[in-house]
Amino acid sequence: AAAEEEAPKEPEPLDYRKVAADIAELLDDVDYDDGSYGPVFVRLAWHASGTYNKADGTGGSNGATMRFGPEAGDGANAGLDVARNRLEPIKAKYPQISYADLWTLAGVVAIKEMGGPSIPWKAGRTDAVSAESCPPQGRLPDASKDRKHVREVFNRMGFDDREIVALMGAHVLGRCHPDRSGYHLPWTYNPTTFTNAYYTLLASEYWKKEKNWDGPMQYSNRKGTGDIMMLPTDMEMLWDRTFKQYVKEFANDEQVWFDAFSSAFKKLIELGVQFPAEAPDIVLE
Ligand code: CCH
Repeated sequence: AAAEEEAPKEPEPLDYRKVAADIAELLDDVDYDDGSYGPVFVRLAWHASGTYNKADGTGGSNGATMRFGPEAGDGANAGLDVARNRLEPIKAKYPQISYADLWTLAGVVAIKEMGGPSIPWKAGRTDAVSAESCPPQGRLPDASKDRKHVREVFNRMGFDDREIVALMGAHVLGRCHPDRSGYHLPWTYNPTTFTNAYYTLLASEYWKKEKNWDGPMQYSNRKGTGDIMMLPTDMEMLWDRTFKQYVKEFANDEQVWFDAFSSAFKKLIELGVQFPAEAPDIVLE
């Protein structure tokens, strides 16, 4: 009996629903310019995952390599320290969770809390121990480029055209920050509510190169003097015949988009991850 008592205890399994509830508490903050950390949490989950290369299995959310200089310092990740720092108290409260699980869970929680689908999420990512695991810089998409670049980047991860357009609808959320990407303005009028407004606005507004703007070339509505924007890569969703077909599909039926987005986002945050065989999908209510 004594030997039994001394046997090392298995750590209590983490209650990820409790972690998720605590993350939800961190979203709203009147002192943060954007009112909610939701959009930047979604961008963190995406950028942590979007480095994946299916050809050699490098990159992806596993490893949480954005903690290290080479990836944190990639220009594409400017401003994501805001999201990572905001999540530190959660890591301190639940040291068992890996950063890789925490960042992806935060994205899923944010989407759900902002009115989006409840995307099934599972635990099992581990954290890399050194910067040597960082993927090379430059794997994330460049907003100034064209459809060829967008397809190259997303095909490298393993996404097809419909998934690309479905994922892009996340730009319903948040905005561009001149001190992060150089661009400015939000894409929609309710940037903390997850709706299909990205597609409806893309398809219905009059987009033109923005005037009176000395930042990188971007588009805005009302003939270029508007209050919402599109990046050059967003405009490709409208200009490419195949992409446009999906823009229309998602503009016409929000539920169809929610389903397509949910599958594509789940795939994104699981790219390259070897989950334990018994890891269950957790669906937040
Ligand atoms: Fe994005 N995105 N994104 N994006 N993105 C930016 C902001 C957000 C591109 C460029 C930019 C996805 C795809 C692309 C979000 C989610 C997703 C910004 C402004 C640029 C630039 C950053 C800033 O200044 O703060 C390009 C290029 C592509 C593809 O070609 C995908 C996929 C997703 C998620 C599924 C979210 C959310 C934001 C708002 C962040 C915030 O802080 O408000």
